[in-house]
Amino acid sequence: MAIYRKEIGLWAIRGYSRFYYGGAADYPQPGDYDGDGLDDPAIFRPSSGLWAVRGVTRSYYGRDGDLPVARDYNGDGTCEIAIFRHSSGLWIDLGSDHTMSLTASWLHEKYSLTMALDAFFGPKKRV
Ligand SMILES: [Ca+2]
Ligand SMILES: [Ca+2]
Repeated sequence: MAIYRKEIGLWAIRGYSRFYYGGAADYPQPGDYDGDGLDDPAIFRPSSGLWAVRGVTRSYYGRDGDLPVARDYNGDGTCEIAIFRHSSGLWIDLGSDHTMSLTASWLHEKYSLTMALDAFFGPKKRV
């Protein structure tokens, strides 16, 4: 069992660890970003588009107003950085300058965002 206390950036994993990562303006986006089978603590900071994955990577994708929706979109066992932008849809960073997108109007027409993601990529794996 794990908790994230957003206002102070505290991550606490019962019986395992507690540490500080991120802060009040950040969105928690834990997932397995390096493919080792364990979820990694990660945050998205809308003000700068920063994605920081503790001990794995830092990169920039998205901007203020975007909703972070990281998950394993291509089924390779590692989590992809992705954002949902209301004006243009879902954008997934697949690395090596390869980006995938689904339009907002299509998503809204057919499903809620969560339903659309689950319909296309399967429910998000929870550890
Ligand atoms: Ca991992
Ligand atoms: Ca993946």
